[in-house]
Amino acid sequence: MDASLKPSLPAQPRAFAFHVGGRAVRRGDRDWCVRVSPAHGVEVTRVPACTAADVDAAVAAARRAFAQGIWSRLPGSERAQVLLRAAAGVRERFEELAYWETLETGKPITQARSEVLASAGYYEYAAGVARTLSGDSFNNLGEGMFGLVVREPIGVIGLITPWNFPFLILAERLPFMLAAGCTVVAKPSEFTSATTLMMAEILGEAGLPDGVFNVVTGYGLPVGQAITEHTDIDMVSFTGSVATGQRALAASASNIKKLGLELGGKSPQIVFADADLEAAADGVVYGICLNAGQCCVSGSRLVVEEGIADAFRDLLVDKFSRVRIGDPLDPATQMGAIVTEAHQNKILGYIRSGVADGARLACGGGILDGDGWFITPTLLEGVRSDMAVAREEIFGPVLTMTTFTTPDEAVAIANDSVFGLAASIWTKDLDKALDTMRRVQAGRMWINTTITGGPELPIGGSKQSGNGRETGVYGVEEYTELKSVHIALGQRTPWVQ
Ligand code: TXE
Repeated sequence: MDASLKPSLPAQPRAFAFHVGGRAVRRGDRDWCVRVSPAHGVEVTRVPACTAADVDAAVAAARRAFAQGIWSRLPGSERAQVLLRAAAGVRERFEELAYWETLETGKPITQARSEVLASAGYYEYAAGVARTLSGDSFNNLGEGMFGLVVREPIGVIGLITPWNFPFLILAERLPFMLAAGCTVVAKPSEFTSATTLMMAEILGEAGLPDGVFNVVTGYGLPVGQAITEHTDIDMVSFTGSVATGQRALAASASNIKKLGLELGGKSPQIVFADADLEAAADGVVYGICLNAGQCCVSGSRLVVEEGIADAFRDLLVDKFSRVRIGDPLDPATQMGAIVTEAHQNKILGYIRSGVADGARLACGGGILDGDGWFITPTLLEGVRSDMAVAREEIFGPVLTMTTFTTPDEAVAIANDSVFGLAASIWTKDLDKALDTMRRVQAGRMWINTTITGGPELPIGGSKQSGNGRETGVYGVEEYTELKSVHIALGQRTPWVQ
């Protein structure tokens, strides 16, 4: 369709089946998770509310497929072919994928389109790694010994994803698991399952053998919990809140499964006085308005040099007022809806708490009239690091502003957080940029830009933002187990005399 036209709402809600063993599973009598578009207030999709028994069936299918070796023992080149065909399938269906992604998440359609197209690139990249993944050899162990380090797929992986970037977060993980030769049981968020189920179809059409990718839909309890507790799952990749991540960590003790966690963030935007202030202000506004601030890496804490703070605030207030917020189906919209009414209320509560704690509301703090849940871009100035708004993840378009006078103080404020997911630095001084980069604790950093990336570089966090890394070559290695092999050469020296 013409990308400048506004698509309509669907004539009726779309009901999806879940996906086990290569089959779409439909049962007329089951409970549903009903999704109301957060921007329009009407039902758009429904997916089955699965049970722990459905998880058992999906895990059994994934285990069978893994044990049969129909995927894990294929040459990497054949796995790559399937991933490349899947990427082509994503590109062919990108308009449809973006449409349902927008309806379920409330994100602008233009943003959903670029996320879907970017996602195709992750499947293509992982296809390359499937062909180059290798182990190591040791020829330095003396004449009588040779060593090998062999990489093997970990096995069956549980993949639990959140609602903020359903298709992109899937793309940052699934193709890397598949490239390694693993089989997967995925559970998307109960709010945003459509595009994960569509991906199961696309992978099937691309030639992925039955049982390699399974999708069980439904709520965290019981479905997510059953996955994290399951004793026949070898690893879980979880993306979501710290609290649920902690539950996943406890549940993983059941069989000592490996756990990859990408949790929350409270990422600083450090702006030095010598920065290109127009560009920095534009980046800071983008970093908190993208996805209505509902990104794990949203730049939610502005840490700005005292001497330029007032001028920078004025730039931000002006730019915030010009962000186009509203119907995400309208291609002109830049910022869409908040995921649920409850989440909107939580964000508004944080804004009130910031003001009660002594911060000043420089702009925003409002909601839009009409259907759906929208919050206007909000700037709280005069924020101290001990306030809840500076410490806790708000996950909305709310930027806190704190000032510093020396680079040491900037680094101290940036690191004064339980999180360590991401950080941005704005300065024209390369020495200052690199020195600050080295001292700030974060898994992902940007210098004179923010929230950008691709499949090549690894992503993940430190401190309570999680552990493990996704994407890049590391992203495939994460889903492999190392096996070391000593091979004796020549005559054995007898032990038994
Ligand atoms: O997350 P949950 P929620 C943060 C953000 C947000 C807050 C709450 O601050 O406001 O978390 O969001 C599944 N065992 N992030 O409540 O509960 C759930 O069904 C296993 C940051 O939506 O963590 C969904 O599929 N799984 C984040 C997934 O976990 C369980 C993105 C995430 O949901 C479960 C989202 C259980 N017991 C929220 N309970 C980021 N890092 O990007 C729920 N789930």
